[in-house]
Amino acid sequence: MKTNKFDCSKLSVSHYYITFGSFLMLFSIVLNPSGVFAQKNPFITHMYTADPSAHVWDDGRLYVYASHDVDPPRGCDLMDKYHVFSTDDMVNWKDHGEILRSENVEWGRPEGGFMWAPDCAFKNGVYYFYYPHPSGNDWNKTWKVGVATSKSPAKDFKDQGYIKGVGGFAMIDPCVFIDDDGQAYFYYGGGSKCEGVKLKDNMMELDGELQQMEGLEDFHEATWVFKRNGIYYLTYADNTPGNNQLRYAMSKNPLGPWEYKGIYLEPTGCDTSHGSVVEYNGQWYAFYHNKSISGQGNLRSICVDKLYYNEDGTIQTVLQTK
Ligand code: FUB
Repeated sequence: MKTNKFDCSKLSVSHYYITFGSFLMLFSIVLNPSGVFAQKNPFITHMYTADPSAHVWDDGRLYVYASHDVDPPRGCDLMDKYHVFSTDDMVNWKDHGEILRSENVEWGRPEGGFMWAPDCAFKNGVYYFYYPHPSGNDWNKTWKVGVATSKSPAKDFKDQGYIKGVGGFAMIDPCVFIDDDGQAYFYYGGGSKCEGVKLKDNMMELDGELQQMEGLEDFHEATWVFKRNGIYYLTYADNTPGNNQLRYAMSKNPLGPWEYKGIYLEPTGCDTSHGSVVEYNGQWYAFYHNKSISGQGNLRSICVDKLYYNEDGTIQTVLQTK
């Protein structure tokens, strides 16, 4: 009997592959008109994350150390529980889980919270996790910078106490940069003051006096230092009320003086801005946070976009994608 029914079994193998291939192509074009399957922003969506510090370690993966906004927020007071995320393709991200919370910090303020923007460094087989945390009830006057260490990049961190000789009013957001010769530098700051100093080999003690970083314009917080083609870059958040921008300066010396160069990331809609810059597999990236999931400036989500330089080494404004 003649039938008009569509019979799958009559399809040839090549027909099947052509049909399947067309579906895949259509699917990728819908996701991204350029035809390349791209990552989406924010790239972490199952929890609120802020203050991304990005590093590429020896295992070839890119790791992001982030702070965690707590819902409902109370300013940034309740922030706690740092998570680490990693990728090897900038598309698929693994959440390694929580590495530290305020309860684990013996010297910290009794009420907890205030686990603000961290950073991580690697030296002689040890990962050093630096985080700002108040040591007393009067939180903004009692900041210290804690250090937790581990042999692994994303687990088993144990608090080792705080760095002696740093801290006090509004002094937050540690950043540790290791130069090509192995010398480590510590930077941090807030409330218009940015300071830097060499670190001893043990990565927990200052090697000298803290120096004011000269030449920055409208410095607020969020120091990040990196090096490209022999030139040092210091990026930071400015004071634009309720809508900070990320600015940067360049220098031939890791401790300055710095030459101010301009804004490289426009406001992201959050009450604060915070970023890091890193090269991965030959491409430079700017990490930052925005409020696109929550619509609230204190419930932030980490994002990443490509970053490009001009021929003279200055940074082009980063295009914030969705
Ligand atoms: O996330 C808490 C604080 O807000 C950070 O330490 C600052 O950089 C700002 O992002």
